[in-house]
Amino acid sequence: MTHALLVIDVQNDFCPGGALAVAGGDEIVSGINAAMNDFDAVILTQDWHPAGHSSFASSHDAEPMSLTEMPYGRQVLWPDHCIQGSVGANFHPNLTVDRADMIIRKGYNPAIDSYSAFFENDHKTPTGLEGYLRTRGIDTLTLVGLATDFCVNYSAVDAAKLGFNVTVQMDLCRAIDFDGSLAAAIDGMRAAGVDVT
Ligand code: VGL
Ligand code: ZN
Repeated sequence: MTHALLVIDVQNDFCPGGALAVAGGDEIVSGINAAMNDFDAVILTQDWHPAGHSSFASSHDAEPMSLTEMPYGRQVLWPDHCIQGSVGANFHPNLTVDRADMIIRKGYNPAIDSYSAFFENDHKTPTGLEGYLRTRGIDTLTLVGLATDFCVNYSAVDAAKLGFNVTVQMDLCRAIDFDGSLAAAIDGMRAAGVDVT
């Protein structure tokens, strides 16, 4: 067994004071740093949108947190966040970035959001992470980070569908919890075979 820690989107914009702040998002940083020593590999993801991204409410003259239909399905419209090269897109300053073997960016396609670290929201376009993990012989993943109900959830479900052994360590995650999204995410992850602990 080769076991990787997959750290999802621990970026300034998802922490208190950020553009899409997740309550308590900064509380998990020191625990994630400590956990890094227990794994064979550490991989970080980074939400990385061009300005004017199609997932931004501002690109549709809409209210943040409203819903729209995209060619690939329903999409929450978010406040502008994690714009490429911005301070908000940087990792939290206390995250031990130097320990990472790999940093994978996602959400760079202007027309498609990408919650999952494996596929864009069309559920078809790969990010390349699957190939990276398989060529390194990594078969087991523990996911931590932000946000439990969006990027952690989508990444965990895709990883389980791809055949990886997947655990989500909830004490090192924090949720947006928008309109019942956390309860739905926990049910969906368990149904996909993810160990939510
Ligand atoms: C995320 C909403 C928009 C996340 C990213 O990291 O969970 N959520 N972009
Ligand atoms: Zn995003």
